[in-house]
Amino acid sequence: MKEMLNFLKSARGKKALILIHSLADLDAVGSAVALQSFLKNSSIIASDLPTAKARKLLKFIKSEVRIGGKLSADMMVILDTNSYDMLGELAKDVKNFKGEKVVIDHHSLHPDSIKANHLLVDNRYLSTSEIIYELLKELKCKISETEAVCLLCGIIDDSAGFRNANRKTFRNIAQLLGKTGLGYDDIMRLTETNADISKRIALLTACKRAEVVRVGNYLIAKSTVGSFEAKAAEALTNLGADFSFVGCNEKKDARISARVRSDACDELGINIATQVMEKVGKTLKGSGGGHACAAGADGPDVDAFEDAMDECVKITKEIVERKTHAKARS
Ligand SMILES: [Mn+2]
Repeated sequence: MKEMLNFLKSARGKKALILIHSLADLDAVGSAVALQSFLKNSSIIASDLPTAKARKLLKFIKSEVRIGGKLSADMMVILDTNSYDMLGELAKDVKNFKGEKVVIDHHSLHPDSIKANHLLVDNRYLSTSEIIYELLKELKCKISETEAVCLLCGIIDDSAGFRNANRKTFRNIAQLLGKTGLGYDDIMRLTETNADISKRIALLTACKRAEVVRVGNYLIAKSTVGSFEAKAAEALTNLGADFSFVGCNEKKDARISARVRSDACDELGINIATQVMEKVGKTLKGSGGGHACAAGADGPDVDAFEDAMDECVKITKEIVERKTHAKARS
């Protein structure tokens, strides 16, 4: 933090580019706009169009982000990512950029992280916006209403419903709300967009087609959609399934997305990636993997799709039965 503060003080007048990641979200755009208030001689650039939510914020504050183009400046500040993979088409130009490179981010350090002259990567923060806010406070930079709104949107959107928020997050939010005439409900509305209609159709289709198996107090759901299988699996767990498997069978490729409610994951000590989806991936003559509570499998054997879907439920059912019996005995 200290090193970054000293650097930013020395860099204030420099010609700077503020670079945000591909498919920039509210945190990326919000932190970039706020930082721009300190780095006056700067422009914000991304490799592609920000997300719909972020575009809504940009429209509200009547600002925009430059898409692509030449990277010419004395320095570059990369926000909300420390990985080249997230920079889209600009990754190569960033590698070759001759000026000073700065990275400010709240994600864990990527094994192939961006080589920067100044790096502030701290995954204890829930958002880059919060890091930027604390830097601006230390720099005694006056935060306008627009910047406060941007930082609020970034912090709120990245906090996943404040599930992992700490005392400092709430303090920062209260301070920022004090700088705008908008209420918390107005800010919340700014951070919400109605999902794309094809996505909403996919989620509702997943609900309509869902088949549910009950094992003791656990519910296993399976369903199929034409697209958005990961979002659909997430939706089914949000609705009450402990385990959800949503498949999408296309001409040359079958995919299945799996989600486990995190409580069920902890209670049963289950890893859906290694215990279920890796096997299912083989059934599809492809591969499977992911995390304990969120995983997927895909492969080219589209004729094995139905079997693979049944296998997801069958293996999960066996694991749940085994674990709950073991629990009952102990
Ligand atoms: Mn972020």
